[in-house]
Amino acid sequence: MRIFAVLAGLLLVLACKQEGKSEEEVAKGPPNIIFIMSDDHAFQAISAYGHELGKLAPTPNIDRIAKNGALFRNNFCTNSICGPSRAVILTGKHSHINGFRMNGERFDGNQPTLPKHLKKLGYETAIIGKWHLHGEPTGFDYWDILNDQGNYYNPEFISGGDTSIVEGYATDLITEKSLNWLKQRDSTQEPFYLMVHHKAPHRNWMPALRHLNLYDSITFPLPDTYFPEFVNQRAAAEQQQTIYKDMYEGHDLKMSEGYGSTKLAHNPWTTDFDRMTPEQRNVWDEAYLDKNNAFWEANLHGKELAEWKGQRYLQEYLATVKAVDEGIGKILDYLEETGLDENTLVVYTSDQGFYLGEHGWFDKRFMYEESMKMPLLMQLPGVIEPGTTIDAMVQNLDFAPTFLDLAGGLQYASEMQGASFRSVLEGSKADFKDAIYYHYYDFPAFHMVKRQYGVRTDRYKLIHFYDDIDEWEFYDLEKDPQEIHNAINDEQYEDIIATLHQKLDSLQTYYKVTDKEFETTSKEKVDKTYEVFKGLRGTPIR
Ligand code: SGN
Ligand code: CA
Repeated sequence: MRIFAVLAGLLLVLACKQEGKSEEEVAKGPPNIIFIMSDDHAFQAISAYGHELGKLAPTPNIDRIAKNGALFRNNFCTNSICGPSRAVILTGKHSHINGFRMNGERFDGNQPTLPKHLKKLGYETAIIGKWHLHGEPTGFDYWDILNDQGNYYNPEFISGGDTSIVEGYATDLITEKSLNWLKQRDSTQEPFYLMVHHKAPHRNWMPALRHLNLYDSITFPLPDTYFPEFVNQRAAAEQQQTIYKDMYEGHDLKMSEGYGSTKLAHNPWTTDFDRMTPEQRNVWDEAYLDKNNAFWEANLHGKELAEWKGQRYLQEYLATVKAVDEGIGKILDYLEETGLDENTLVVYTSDQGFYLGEHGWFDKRFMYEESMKMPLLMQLPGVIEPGTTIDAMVQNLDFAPTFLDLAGGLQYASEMQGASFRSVLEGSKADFKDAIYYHYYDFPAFHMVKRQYGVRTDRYKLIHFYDDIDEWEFYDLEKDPQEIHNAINDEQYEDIIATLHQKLDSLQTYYKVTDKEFETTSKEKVDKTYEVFKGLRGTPIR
């Protein structure tokens, strides 16, 4: 018996040496992976990031992941928009290679993806929540997805070809469905890869009924850049995602139609409120009555009204985050209670960043920091030292290779464009990459953010806005972290800008960007789209 044990031990040591893994890792087997991603969750709204907003509206459960593992301070998306970011995460390839460059396009589900590779490695795979890539998910043993963007209240879920309306609040339902999936499986069998994709806190920021008055008494700080000037920033000047110009008073800001009225203005869409049951709607109206009456009574104009709108936006956005945080707490509790946490990589991220009033904005799309940066927190005992802060630049492009590496299938990442940052997780301080390539295509479209591409290093950023304009911008992030001084013509940066141009060219060659990616739209189409969206802008400041 003893000889047998010694022999088994020896074999284990040999096996570990071969694979480059520690004894403990081999004994544990490949880790389970729970990938939790919300929609449009800004890092500013996560308390672990130390931003003022996060401190006032804390996310204690998301922060637990950072305490148990790592907080990434420099994680970036390649293309700050929903469907495209999801496609990059699934494929480990830039948008122009995976074929999904903008929301209106269709994801080719026949291509190799992370879940398909993980299945080959013996993983059971599942996705629950927002999919938003059109068509049915491929590569998943189980899927239960929201229809398109999904709704906050009583949303439609599609599973195995059947669509059903489920009564309840989207965030809670997604958490519940994920826990149910975890509970029904035999955890002693194959490892799993579970994607938990929340709709929250996507527009139109409808919190759970229990959170409707959560932040009513808190005044959140609006950024210094809330009323911008946009000097030498033409793309920024011509966008349509300014809180006090483009938000709808009904759909976004949920203001009642007039003093004393409990009826909410529905401009211009009604569906979100009409989905509610009468009981839900009563709770909602009750919660909004006093605050909306107070608003109408105050009769605000100009700057004050613009600030009120920013405040309402932040209160609702942050209240919407609350249920996400609670849900993550439930998942972490379950993992701890069952001991699954010992060998589960837990990831929390968002499909992109988001503006919480910076430059006066909501939404994303721009290569400026708040939308290009994605929150990222990861825990995996034995691999990631608890309480680690990671400054290395990584990207959503690198998620798939990193997970494959941890799952023992790095060979499948060879056809991907991202790279595994496992060494960073294990504590390596060496630079992971020295520059990030970014490319956004969705113009002319909702919010009218121009096509743009560029490069970001740890200190500088060079952006080219093209299509109906042809403008370059350059920022020194150390001196100008708010990106309000376009220093493209500043002579002191001449050499640095020249080096960034070279870097940009070499990244485009490396990632196989072709001329096709710089196609422009006809002036007629651009003008026409501006015209269409003009009619859809919010009620202007009185
Ligand atoms: C909807 C939103 C937009 C948002 C896009 C894309 N409008 O159209 O504000 O930019 O989705 O978001 S809404 O009033 O219908 O909510 S994404 O996250 O799916 O890319
Ligand atoms: Ca999104």
